[in-house]
Amino acid sequence: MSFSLKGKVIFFATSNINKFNEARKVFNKYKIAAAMLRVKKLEIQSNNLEEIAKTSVIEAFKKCNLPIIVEDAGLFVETLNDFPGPYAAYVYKTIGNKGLLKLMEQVENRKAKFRSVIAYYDADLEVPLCFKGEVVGEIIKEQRKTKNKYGFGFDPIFKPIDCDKTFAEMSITEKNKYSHRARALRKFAEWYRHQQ
Ligand code: ITT
Repeated sequence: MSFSLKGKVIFFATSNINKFNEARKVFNKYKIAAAMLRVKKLEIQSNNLEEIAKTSVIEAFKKCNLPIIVEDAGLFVETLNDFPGPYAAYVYKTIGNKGLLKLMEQVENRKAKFRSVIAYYDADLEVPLCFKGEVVGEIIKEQRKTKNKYGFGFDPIFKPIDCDKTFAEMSITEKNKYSHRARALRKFAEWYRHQQ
């Protein structure tokens, strides 16, 4: 790259403002400026978050030629054999939290994980780099959210292990202490801030 944005500015290709707001708070701590890019990106169908993220980041890079990340996240429910996994966005749009809770009526084992993969790419790389984060928790029996707090997607039904609040009862700063996304973002930021 001729003039270097690397290490100082990052472009996040996403259509999800909530994801971006969580990321911005993490990047602030590392003095990395973040910009949201709403580029349309191809999302391949795959069981593998890493594959999806890597394909998307290359697509996104082709459109802007900037140091860029994408994130792909999934929810893996143990008793449902890891459903919905990488299809979380589709399942959320179709059956939503109510539908997922219905599938889990009478189920004792509530264990679930969120996983996040951040893929980074720039003109100096041959292949994208991936950074991963995970949070273990449970799907509670009824949705819980607090007015004026934050939360999107499955946040009202997911509670990290050893925590008495759901993600939807937390502020962004609190959620970032536990979340899959913040864990992956911190790994990325630790690496990225030393790049130039
Ligand atoms: P992109 O444009 O970045 O792809 P997206 O919302 O489609 O945004 P994903 O493909 O990663 O993102 O979809 C994952 C879905 O899983 C997302 O739409 C939510 O419904 C759910 N999800 C992911 N992370 C979550 C979180 O931190 N809290 C609650 N739900 C989450």
